[in-house]
Amino acid sequence: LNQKGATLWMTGCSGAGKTTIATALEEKLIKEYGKHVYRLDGDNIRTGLNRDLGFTASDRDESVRRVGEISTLFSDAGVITLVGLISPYREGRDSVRKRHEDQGIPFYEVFLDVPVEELMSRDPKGLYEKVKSGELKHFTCIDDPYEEPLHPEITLKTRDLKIEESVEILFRRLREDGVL
Ligand code: GGZ
Repeated sequence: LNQKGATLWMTGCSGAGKTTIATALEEKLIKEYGKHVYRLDGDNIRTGLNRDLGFTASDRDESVRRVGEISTLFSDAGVITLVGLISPYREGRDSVRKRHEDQGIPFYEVFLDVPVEELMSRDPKGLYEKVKSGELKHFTCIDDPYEEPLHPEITLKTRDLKIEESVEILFRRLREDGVL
């Protein structure tokens, strides 16, 4: 396989753009460059691999651990692995980084940094509205913790960036580092 694998791990609050950006980058890498790419996304993985997990701190940790192990395997096999998971805890994300580093697999923690007011005004799924009305509780970044990355490899302030601009930043970085 003439391709080096890597994991791009997108972390951030609900509605920050993890799925949108990962999907757009996936499409670009596949359609324009014929790359072998795989996307692992919290909301779809929760119906399968993680169907036994909820939103307690320990369940979220376990979810991050599992997806971390899978992304290590995929990337080790030469796939460009795009992960979109809130992954609210620093320690869990750092463990995943370490698993990659120990095996010499490129790992990028990509922090989607968006002010909460912006997320509330976007609210594409009406989830923040449900939090406001009290229908939904323990929602990350509102009444459940989100520990911002201290040293993310890449930060995307998606309030100020078009989707294509975010995709371009990620794409260029993979290029510069010889992943692509
Ligand atoms: C955060 C929640 C919650 C709570 C349901 N807190 O934007 P979405 O809707 O489509 O994606 C979110 C998804 C969170 O899944 P993750 O696996 O990425 O989270 S974590 O890494 O923290 O395990 C959101 C929805 O599920 N959702 N309840 N309480 N997000």
